[in-house]
Amino acid sequence: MRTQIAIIGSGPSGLLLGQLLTGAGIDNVILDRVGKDYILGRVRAGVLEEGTVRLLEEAKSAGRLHAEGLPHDGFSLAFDGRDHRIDLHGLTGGKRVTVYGQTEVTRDLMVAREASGRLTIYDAANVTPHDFNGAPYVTYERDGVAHRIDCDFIAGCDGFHGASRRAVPEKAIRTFEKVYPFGWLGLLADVAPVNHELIYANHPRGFALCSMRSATRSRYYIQCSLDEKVEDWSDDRFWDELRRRLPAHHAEALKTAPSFEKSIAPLRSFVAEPMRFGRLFLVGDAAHIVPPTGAKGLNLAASDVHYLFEGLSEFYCDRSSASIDAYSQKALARVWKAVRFSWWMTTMMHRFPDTGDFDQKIQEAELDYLTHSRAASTALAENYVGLPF
Ligand code: RFL
Ligand code: PHB
Repeated sequence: MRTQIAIIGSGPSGLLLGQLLTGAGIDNVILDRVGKDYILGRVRAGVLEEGTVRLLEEAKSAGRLHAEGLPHDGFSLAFDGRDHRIDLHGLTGGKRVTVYGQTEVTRDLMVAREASGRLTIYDAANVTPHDFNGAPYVTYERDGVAHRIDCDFIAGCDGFHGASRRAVPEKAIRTFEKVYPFGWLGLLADVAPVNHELIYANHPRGFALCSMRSATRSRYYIQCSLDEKVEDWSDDRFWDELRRRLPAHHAEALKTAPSFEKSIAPLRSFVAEPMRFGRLFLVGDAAHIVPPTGAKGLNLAASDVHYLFEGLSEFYCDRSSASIDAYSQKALARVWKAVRFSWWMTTMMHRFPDTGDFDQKIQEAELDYLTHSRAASTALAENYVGLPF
């Protein structure tokens, strides 16, 4: 088989890139090592920047997002028993974010892909990119039979644990990593959210986040130690711990219901440089990971897709490789700013096991400054709604 772009990974990066390419008349095949239901079962991001929404519109996959997504003009930073609202809309000259789950983004993109009739190969084993400095191709196995797809370019959209980054010789790649000494225990329940906006809470017992998927579905997280086991967290234990970390008026208003998803995610910052190796491009989580505190992971995946799509369409339509040559540099400039922002927000909002009295005072001073200085609040808001791309 032959295609123009072989896309490895059918997560949001791969599907979004596929839709944009299809819209521009560029042939592509998507491969994933798991099936559709498994992908749709992963509960992840919830906050979309305007740039991400714009790309989903361009990919003709934003109908339901506009009907069901929740526009948010601000969020709350809770500490010292009180709420401090960050007015995203007012501080950024009219920008906002949209709360709409990654699961739904993925579902919408899958529906659009099916309607386009383009090929997606699920349950493909041993997907491997080859010869990306010459004539690239991808091999895989399905039902025990070996296959090969020849292509012009390979887009590695296969997440942090994927095959694309691993196919790059060690001497050609440089990685940067920071692992945080805690995780997030997340819970999903069909119950009205405690607040109409998100609450990021800094508390002596640890960080907590109140988020949502809709007016009737809540997503809550609490900071936990890395050796915690989900089985040890009954719903009651989770709700009690969450209440303790919220200001009293929210704790009293919190409504509970049986959870239908509970999981622990470790937190890490990771960047691989460069993001292009000949005719292989790394996109999204395959190239970088951020802790979820700033809600940046999915949005960074979207900006990578934008830069790569721009490069590939220029290559095919204008016969110019200038934009694909600039892909890695352009994407990484934005990636590092989001890595910095997510690291900063994580550091400011969590209790670290080795936090001493001095560090504690610095954290308190920073939160006080942030919520009382318009300049500092504006810097937070500008990054939260997403830097331009
Ligand atoms: P994905 O979603 O991991 O998709 C990769 C796909 O590649 C497939 N794959 C392979 N296919 C073939 N061969 C192989 N060897 C393969 N290995 C893997 C996988 O099956 C999968 O289908 O990467 P992608 O597309 O780059 O998307 C990135 C986002 O998923 C990620 O950045 C976000 O979920 C991060 N994130 C958040 N981002 C935000 O922008 N806003 C948020 O509010 C937000 N909250 C979060 C988050 C991530 C979280 N977790 C669990 C890590 C909250 C959490 C808790
Ligand atoms: C979520 O709703 O899952 C979510 C929201 C904001 C974050 C991280 C996760 O910063």
